[in-house]
Amino acid sequence: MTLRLYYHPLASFCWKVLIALYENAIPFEPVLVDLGDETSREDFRKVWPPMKFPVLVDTERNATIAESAAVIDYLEAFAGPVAPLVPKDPDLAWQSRMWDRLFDDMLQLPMQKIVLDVFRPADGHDAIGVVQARTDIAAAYAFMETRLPPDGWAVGKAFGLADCAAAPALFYADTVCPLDDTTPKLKDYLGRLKERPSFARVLREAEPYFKMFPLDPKPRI
Ligand SMILES: N[C@@H](CCC(=O)N[C@@H](CS)C(=O)NCC(=O)O)C(=O)O
Repeated sequence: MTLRLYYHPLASFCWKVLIALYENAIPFEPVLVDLGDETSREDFRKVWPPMKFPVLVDTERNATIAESAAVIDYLEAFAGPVAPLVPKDPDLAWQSRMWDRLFDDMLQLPMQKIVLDVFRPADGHDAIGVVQARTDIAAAYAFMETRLPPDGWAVGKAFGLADCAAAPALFYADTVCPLDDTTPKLKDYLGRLKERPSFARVLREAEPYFKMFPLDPKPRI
């Protein structure tokens, strides 16, 4: 199996897939997509016209897979993971899928809204949308604090898909809307995620790019 991953080291959705690859020591060729570089942009457009990453290309099977959770599904099915990330137990499986969506929808999307607003022209900022995004993240923190377990991983006993989604979502949400003493379980969970070797490696590799983050404070490990 020959895998190529189109990604950027700062891109939060790419982190989900990097964590899955590192968890299972799956070999792949990383292709850094620089959307600010014309050649890199056009090369990526040829691979995936919607221009959203991560995108995995399996050259042997002639498959191009987008959407972070679908990429993880593909790795589960075809890359022979030693530590499967999507539980076989049906109840743990639906809970993993549910938490994958919740971390993406309730944290990543409002976090992206706050960050991307910086790139809008001076007369085009969406101040109301940004305030709403901060309110949504605060509500997500309060909800997750009551629903997540006090220790271990998000679903069941094993590290899995939900944790791949939680790591970038919580890390970047905490950067733009810091967790505080009202959410001790979430703070501890983020601490455990940062210590997980797969995510620690993702963070180490992203650290040189943190200065490119468009808001202050910059992300910190
Ligand atoms: N639902 C997609 C989201 C992908 C996504 O939003 N990727 C961002 C990077 S984290 C992106 O491609 N941004 C570039 C752009 O929108 O131009 C997934 O789970 O992979």
